[in-house]
This record gives sequence, C-alpha cells and structure tokens, in this order.
Amino acid sequence: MTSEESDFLRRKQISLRGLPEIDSVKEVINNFNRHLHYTCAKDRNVATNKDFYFALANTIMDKLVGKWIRTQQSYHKQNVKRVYYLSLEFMMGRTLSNTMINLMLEGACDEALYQLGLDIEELESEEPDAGLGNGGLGRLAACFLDSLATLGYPAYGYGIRYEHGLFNQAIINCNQIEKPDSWLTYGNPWEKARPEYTIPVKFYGRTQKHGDRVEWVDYKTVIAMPYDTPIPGYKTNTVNTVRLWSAKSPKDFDLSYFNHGNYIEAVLDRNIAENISRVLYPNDNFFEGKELRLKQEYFMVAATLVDIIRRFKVNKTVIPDSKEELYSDFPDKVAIQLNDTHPSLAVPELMRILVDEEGLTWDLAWKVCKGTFAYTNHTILPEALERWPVSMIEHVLPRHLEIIYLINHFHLEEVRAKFPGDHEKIRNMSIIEETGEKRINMAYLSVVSCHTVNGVAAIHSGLLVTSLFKDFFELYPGKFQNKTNGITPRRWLVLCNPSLSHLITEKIGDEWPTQLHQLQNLKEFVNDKTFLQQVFKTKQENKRRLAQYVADTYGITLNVGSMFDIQVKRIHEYKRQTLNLLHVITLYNRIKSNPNGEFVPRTVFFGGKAAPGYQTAKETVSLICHVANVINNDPVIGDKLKVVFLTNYRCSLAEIIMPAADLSEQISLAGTEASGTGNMKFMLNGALTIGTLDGANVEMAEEMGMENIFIFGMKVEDVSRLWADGYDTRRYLARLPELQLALSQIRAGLFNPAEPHKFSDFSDNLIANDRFCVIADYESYVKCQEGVSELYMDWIKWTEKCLVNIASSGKFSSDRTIREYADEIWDIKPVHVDLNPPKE
Ligand code: T68
Repeated sequence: MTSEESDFLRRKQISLRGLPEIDSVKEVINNFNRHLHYTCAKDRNVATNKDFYFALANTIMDKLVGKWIRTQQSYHKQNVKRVYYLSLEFMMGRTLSNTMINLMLEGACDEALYQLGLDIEELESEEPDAGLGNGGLGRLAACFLDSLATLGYPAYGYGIRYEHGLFNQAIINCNQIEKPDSWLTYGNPWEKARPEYTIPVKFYGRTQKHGDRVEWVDYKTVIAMPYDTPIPGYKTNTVNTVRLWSAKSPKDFDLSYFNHGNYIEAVLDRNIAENISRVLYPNDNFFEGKELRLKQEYFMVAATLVDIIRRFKVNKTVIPDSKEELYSDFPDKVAIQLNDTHPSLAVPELMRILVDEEGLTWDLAWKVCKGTFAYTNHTILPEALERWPVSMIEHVLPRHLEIIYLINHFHLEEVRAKFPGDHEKIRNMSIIEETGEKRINMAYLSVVSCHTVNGVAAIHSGLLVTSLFKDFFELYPGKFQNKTNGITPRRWLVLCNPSLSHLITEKIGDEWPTQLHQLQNLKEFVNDKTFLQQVFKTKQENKRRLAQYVADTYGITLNVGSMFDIQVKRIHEYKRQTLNLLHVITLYNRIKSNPNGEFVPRTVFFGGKAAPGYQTAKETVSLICHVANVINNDPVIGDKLKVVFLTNYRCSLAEIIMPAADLSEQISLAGTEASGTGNMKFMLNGALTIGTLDGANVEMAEEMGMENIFIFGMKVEDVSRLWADGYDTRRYLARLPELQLALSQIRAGLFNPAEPHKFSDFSDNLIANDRFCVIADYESYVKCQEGVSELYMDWIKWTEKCLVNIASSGKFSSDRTIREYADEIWDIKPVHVDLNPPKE
C-alpha cells in the first residue's frame, strides 16, 4: 500500500465522521447529479471543477434548509430572548468542508465523490474565502457564530456584504501589491437574497423642530438589501443566520436627472449609492476617518435596528396599550453586542427611533438602550480608537449629532455630581473632545451607553480599567468585565488537522470537539513513547503538506526536518515582525562567521498583509522578502536556514499553516496585543510558543505552566518604567554588537544591493524612534530562541511539551467564551430545536 493510499483509507475511517450510510451516499450522488444538470446546466463532459464545487455546495445547502427553517420557527414559537452580534467584519473563510463536518455529511460526500471519480479536496479549493474582515476581530466574530449555533443559542450576526473583501496580496520584486478580492464573481451558493425585506436608510439633510418633536428632513435614501447565510451548529439541529446588508440605489435615486431627461446619467449615478457596500476598509488596528466608512457604519446599524425591532414586534402576542408598554420588555427580548465601536452609532440610532419615531420619553428610551447594548473593546492603541469629527457627523447624520450632544449633556451632569468641581475630570470624560478639531470619542459614547464593557483577555481588561477607561471605572465600577477570546475547535482542529484529530479521538473519545477541556485527559500519555511518536509523525506529515505548498507556489525546497518557526498575522509595528527578522539576520551572521559550527536548522515563515496606506508595514514586508532572497540563495547557508514569506495569508492558508508549525511567534510588546487568537490556534495544533507576557499569552502560560512556553522580554510594568526613566536605544546598541551589525547591514543595503538606500530610513527610524521597544527586547528574545533551539534537538522532550500544550488548550474554545457572554452579559438560554414540525 502506498502512503497516499493508506492516508486515503485512514481519512475514510476517521471516527469523528462516522461511517457513511449507503443510502446517504446514494442520495448525495443523486442530488449532486441533479444540481449539475439543473442548477449548473452542465453535463459531465463540459463541467469544470467550479461546476462540481457548485453542484456539491448546492447539494449540501439543500440539507441545511430544513434545519434552518425549523430553528427559526422554534425561536419564534418559544418567543425567546435573542442576541444580535453587530460587526463591520466577519471573516468566514471557506464554508463547504465546515458545513459537511457540522452536518456529519463528510463521510457520505467523500464516498459519493470517490464513486463519481472526483477529488473532494480539489473541489474544496475551488471555493473563494469569504474574507470580509481584516484579522483577529473579524475572525473572532466568525468563531463566535460557530459556537453560538453549536451551543444552541438564538443568535444572529449582522454586518455588511462587501462586494470586495480584504484585498489579495501579491509580491512583485519584493514589494506588496494589492489586488481586489472579487469573491462574488462566480456567485455565492451559501447565501439567500431577501429582496422582500429591503430597508431604506437615510443620510444627510437637516432637522426641523415641531414643538418637542424633531423631524429629520431633506435626507437622501439608500436601500439596504439583506442576504442571509445559514450557520449550522456542530452535530446539532440548530442553524442560525448571519444577515449581511448590500446597498442598492432607490428607484428614484435622483429625480432631478430623470426630470431633466438625463436618463442615462441618472442610471449611471446609481453607483454612488451602491458604493456603500463596495469594499472593506483594509485597516487593522487603525482609524481612518473617511466619510464612506462612516456611511458604512451607519448603513449597517440603521438597517439592522429596523430588522431587530420588526422581529421584536412580530413576537408580541398581546397588543400593548401604549408605546411605553410595548418597549418596556425590549431588553428582556433583545441583547445587542457591539463588536468594537464600529457599530456604536446603533446607540444614537435606537434613541432616534424610540424618541422621534415612536414618541417615547428620553428617559424611557435611554433605559431601553442601556438595558440592550453591550460593548467589546479590542484595542487600547490610540491610533485605532474611533474619533469622528463633529463636522462630518453633522453633515452625514445631523439628528444623531444632536442626540449624541444630549447623551453627553446628561452624562456630564452625572460626572459633575460624582466629582463636583473637578473640571479636568469633566473635560477628560466628555464624549465630545474640544481640543483641536472637535471630535466624538466613540469608545466613551459606548462606555456611557452600554450596560457592560468587556476586554478580550485578562491583562487587556485590566488595562482598560487602569488606563483607557480609568475615570469611567470610578464612575461605574460594576460595568467592566473580562471575556477572554477563544477559537472554534471545529475549524481549527477537526477541519484543518484531521490526522491529529483522529489520534486524539483514538485516545480520549470523540466528545472533545464540544468539550474541549477533555483534552486534559491526554496528559496521562505524556510518558507514552509510542503516542509521542505518533504525535511527532503527525506533525511531520503536516509539515510535509506545507512544504509541498511552498514548493508548488514558490519553487523553494524545504527541509522538513528543520524547525518550522512561524509568524503569521497582520503586519504591524506593535506585532514586531522586525524583532523576528533581526533574529533571523543574527542567525545568518552566526552561520556565516562559523559555517561548520553546530546549528539547529530552521525554516522561518512570515505571512501577513500590510494595510495599503501603512508605509512602515509595507517596508517591513519588503525587507523580509529581500532578506529571504539573500539567505535562501547563499550556498554557505544551505538548508540550515531558510526564510519564506507566505503571500496572501488568509483563513484557508491558515488552515494549512497552523497544523505544520513547530514554533509560534507571539512577540508583541507587552500591553499592545489585546488578546491574539492565532496564538491559540498554534497551541491547539501542538506548536510551542515563544512570546511576551501580552494578551492571551499570559493565560496560555497559566494553563500549560511556564515550563512549557518560552516567555521573554519586558512585562507591562517594565515598559512603563522604561519610558518613565527615558528610553535610549543607543545604550542597548552599545553592548549588543550582533544587533548593531544587523541594523547596519539593513542600513547599508546588504540585502538589496540594487537599491542600497531603500531601508536606510527604516533602520535609522528604529533606532531614533523605537515606539514598540524592539531594541530593548532583542537581547532577551535572542537568548530565549537559543533555548528553543536546544530543546528542539531532543524530539522526545519537545513533543512532550507539545502534548502538554494541546492538553492545556481547553480554556481557549470559543464555546467557553460564548457561554460566559451568554450567562454574564446577554442573559440568554440555549433553545432545543426539534425537527418535527412545531405543534400549532
Ligand atoms: C484584534 N483587533 C486585536 N482589529 O488586535 C487582537 N481595527 O489582539 C484581538 O485578539 C482581536 O482583535 C480579537 O479580539 C483587530 O483585529 C481590527 O481588525 C480593526 C478593524 C477595523 C478598524 C480597527
């Protein structure tokens, strides 16, 4: 039996999938053929892999709709409280294999396609990623949807159906080039358009007072068209919905054009309105105050609130006597979670609807708002915080500006009562910033308006109450919580790493994907040499798969016996890819100066996108690529050291990378990475982590024990002290000749002789203005890496630690995170979905 054959047979037997029933295999084949014929209008002779993918996707979609309808009926019949997760980003990745796994159809589909003579993996790779997010924040939203459905919570995701998701990255002559992501070109089999539920959204205009009442007049309208995508739970009947809005021009977009007979121009101008959902802003952890972005945020929020209120009213069984009575139990039926401040205009919008349209008093409307909204903060970096110019809000949303001023007025009354005479505190806590251009601080607006505010890891939540929201914590100590992030073990282990999943199931049974703490039971095997050997072998297989991808994509041959040392995440100064690169250059110089010395071979992988307008990040990408070219082509280096830049890092690529890593790089400056979630994906797949005490790394170390993780660098307190005492990079450089050498090589253009000055400023700036303390942490990092290399020489000791990592990762299931949100913030309960039709 060839290894390929044995791999295939093993895949077929993976117990998580269950054995395919003959009937279901037959059914899949019949439906597949039916869709190929009737939906794709192709026969086997002319059909392409795309057609086969669509036929399979439609076959699976058919399987979903029954459960989808039943789930929605159950929520309605039981009139339960729902949670709405509002996010400008959902990074869903691919849907096909995830859906097959959650519906337990993988075995049947594998077998059916095998019988049809098709390769299921080839068809899976036809699916474009739904990359409607920038990074951690968007992927977290997607993991949460999976957990919400798996746990049976009545939940809805709401967002924007961007026509173009995050750009595709190409590297040409060592520079990043952005290409549009046109993920909808071939159509999306997973969505259902709902033109019957379109909603008009207003912009611009002015307000008019009629006594107490305010009217918004002379506005322009854009239509929000919803598209629904089903979100199936893992091995359950629950199928939830994510509803994404697309902008449509109204029929009478600009009457004056039509009236003046300029028909063609009038039709062409419809594009202007439809631009709202055209493209995702590609910034991660950065606020760019563009009017189009503001319109995107309001567009999503306004359409969503109309939808939520409509559903709330439909569920009313008795007709209330008054509007007051109608809305009095709104917070008992509706919880709205704001994924960062991006959807925070939902607050003034709900106030506007309740006060201006429904005629509630301000006080009652405010009570409803405070009972409904909760806010998650994802960063304390000042450049990422949304602060919209007052002038822009006034222009686009005139009524909302008035409402925000009123919210601030009542808020400051409360502040004055609590801190009488403390004018500095009152100024600092105002939602309206008065220094320089007047701006609205959306984080402050959210803190004031929400019943709960949470950070995304313990250390981050701690920093929120001691720094960013310190004054607010004094005012409302009970408002702040922590909810440590998590990841879904279905996509990030069952789906992406079937061989390790199989191995785990053989040892501890098949319940761990929904009971991740059961991974603890693997600890009894840390001294089981045969098992360690199997874990090691699995890692080697996964490394081979990544090496094959690298060979196919870049023509670089890798040594799979070398340590796969991987840093994949958005390129950002605070994440310190440069620190990693300085270590790489140091290793290079060490080999060059002692070519016959002992050296633990490494392959260092980088991957990630730089925001198109972020110059330093783009230079970082470029420098990595130049360094890679020099190192990879130096005969003295051979296969001791290789550097690979993985272009276009995205969900589907992460699914190949995570299982193949030996070492996970989580090296942000302490206090800058709110949580991180890539760190958890590597840990779950049995990589060891080198990292700082930042974000969720702190809790990972707690779970596995300090002896199973490589921690280096300054802690948050050390960083504060460094700046307080005056940070001078030259003092470090003076005693670190290897760092000096690396920086001077970059400066002199050693890695890019054709343009020798390309990185001079980059190098100089690092020394002159090292905001993220790369130089201060270099020594500790390089030392720590020496410990990593030493351990790697002993595969048994290394693999023991890998196993402890896997066994300790239970806490980082997003199921745990979602249960905490449900119990401690949303107050919602799971709903049992019966597939029999509900009784009338
Ligand atoms: C990330 N934030 C945090 N922001 O950086 C990360 N920003 O530590 C955390 O684990 C993750 O959120 C989940 O909590 C982001 O990803 C953005 O992508 C973003 C998008 C638009 C504007 C600003």
